Amino acid sequence: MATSTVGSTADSLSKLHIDGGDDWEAAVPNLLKNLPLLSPEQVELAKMLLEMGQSHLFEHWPEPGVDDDEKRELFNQVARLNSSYPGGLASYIKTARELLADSKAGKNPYDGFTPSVPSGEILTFGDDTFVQYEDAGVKEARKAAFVLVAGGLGERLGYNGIKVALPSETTTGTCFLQHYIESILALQETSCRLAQGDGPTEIPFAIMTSDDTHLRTVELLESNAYFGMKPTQVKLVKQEKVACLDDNDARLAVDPRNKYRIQTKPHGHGDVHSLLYSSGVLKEWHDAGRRWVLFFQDTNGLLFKAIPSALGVSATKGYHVNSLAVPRKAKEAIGGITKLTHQDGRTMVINVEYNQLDPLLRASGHPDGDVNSETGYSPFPGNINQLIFEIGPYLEELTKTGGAIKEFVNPKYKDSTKTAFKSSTRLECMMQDYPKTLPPSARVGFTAMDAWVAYAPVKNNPEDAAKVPKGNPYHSATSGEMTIYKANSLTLRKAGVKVDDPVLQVFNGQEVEVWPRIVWKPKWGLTFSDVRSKVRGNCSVTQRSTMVIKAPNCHLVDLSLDGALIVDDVDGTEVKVVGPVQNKGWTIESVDYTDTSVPEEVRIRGFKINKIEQLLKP
Ligand code: UGB
Repeated sequence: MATSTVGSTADSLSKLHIDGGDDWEAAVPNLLKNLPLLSPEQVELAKMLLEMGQSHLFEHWPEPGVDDDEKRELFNQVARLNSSYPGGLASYIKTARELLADSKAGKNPYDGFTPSVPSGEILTFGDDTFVQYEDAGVKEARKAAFVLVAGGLGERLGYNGIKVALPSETTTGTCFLQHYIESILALQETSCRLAQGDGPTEIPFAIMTSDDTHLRTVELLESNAYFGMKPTQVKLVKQEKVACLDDNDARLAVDPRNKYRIQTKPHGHGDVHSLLYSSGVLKEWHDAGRRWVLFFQDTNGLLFKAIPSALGVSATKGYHVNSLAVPRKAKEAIGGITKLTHQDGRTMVINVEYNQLDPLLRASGHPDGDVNSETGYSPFPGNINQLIFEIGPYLEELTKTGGAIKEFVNPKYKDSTKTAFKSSTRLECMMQDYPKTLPPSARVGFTAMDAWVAYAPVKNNPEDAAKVPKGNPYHSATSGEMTIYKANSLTLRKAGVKVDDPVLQVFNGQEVEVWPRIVWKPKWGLTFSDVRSKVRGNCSVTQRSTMVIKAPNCHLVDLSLDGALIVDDVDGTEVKVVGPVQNKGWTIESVDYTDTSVPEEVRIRGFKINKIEQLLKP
């Protein structure tokens, strides 16, 4: 490490070659005294920081000899932040100042654009059209690649673990990552069987992690043998974090845990595009003859119920971009799929994020802003960030843009003066903003279906969930699990099974429908046709019942279930469950999320399952 031999402050200043040396002597005396500790590259970084108005980072620096390693470590961090952001930290700070000024001024990012409801495919679960799209999608699946964005901290949820390790439901305790991998493997197996071995046989799976989630994601995969997937089939790409900003002048935030570090946070799920491009993964998939890239998020236990039909729509309609959507309640924390038409004639179909929809509507002739229509829902389909891109046009576009996505800033202000932040903010980018740079000729559409089929997100901690506007979904671990039971119950009903109505119960202050706890492995019921083909005669399930089907070749024949039935998979052997099954079953017991004697992943749901009695098959 080059230590400078030059002594005096004046020399240091000259080393900095900064205009108005004198001011600096006053402004950053502490830095100047410590300059001899720094390498020439670090001095250059110091210069850039001073020129970008970041002298506050050095205010508290002690004399040389104290914390010198920490001082150098700050510059190592600055070097990383500078190299991992296109254009470096100076460009990051410059862009931040512009966006923060716009945000403070309440500038409408869609100025000149008029919103309207776009056209797309609206599917009804289980009808013939839905089944046809499902079949088409399953055939296409072998030419797909899946991308899970899982770099988010989950600040709203407040769960200490990584979100993909959370059980999507506690009847089997299957975590989200396990469910996603088993669903991809079930799609792979069926799609390749239908293709009689022609073409790709393994569906690749990429996971975007961040410093907050990477190691624990690797640990979860390795300690569970990748949940049955070949390790070579899984690719992890890690997004870098960006610097946090303390105020409207984009002053970099000092890490509250260490005054020699800049606080950082993930840059948003939009990083996935530049990472897939810069890592070469996308080109690899393209050259391997893959046609589709499917993006999804970390805590939606129902998404694979919707993916086959949506992929079928993409293939049938030839969409370059296809967003899954569900009916959205006004003020619900999901974006609205919107067609924007500019005065100059430009149009685009994009997601307008939930914090931007209301100001856009108020600014374009909708004085009430983001409100429900007579349907009881917002007229704009709700974006659930399950995106399907056709790989050819996608790679072509990324070759032009490098995957850079337009950024935004969403500071949480202390008050309406917008002069101070509640907590530090950062520039973010969203994966669903990709279509913003596409030419008007691009085929951009959406596939909408009922929320009970496709959307059971787990985002909010129990306290915040209990506060959502009445009638709006809780987006909590409680509603996430209960919606899975509802979806499976309604799917069986659609297949002809008499499933009792739910009962209403309150857990952690949230009133939810409690349907029978029905869960099956993707290999048993990947599509509606699969489920329908494995149910025969008069089947019925009472509300207090639990049914778990793990065996792919399990058939229910005249089953009347009142209790708990567990059908295990024994080497794929066929299992037939016939006639009445009755026992004490599994019960649900309330627990409070403040009761720390209960494991966190259970108490955030507000209930635990007691396994009293069950019938095990085969
Ligand atoms: N994520 C990352 O991988 N990296 C990051 O830096 C940040 C997040 P949130 P959000 O589900 O219905 C999105 O925080 O961003 C991952 C859409 O924008 O759960 O508030 C993270 O791990 C919104 O339109 O959601 O809202 C997670 O998997 C709507 O679709 C994913 O990105 C909403 O999701 C989403 O992060 C939704």
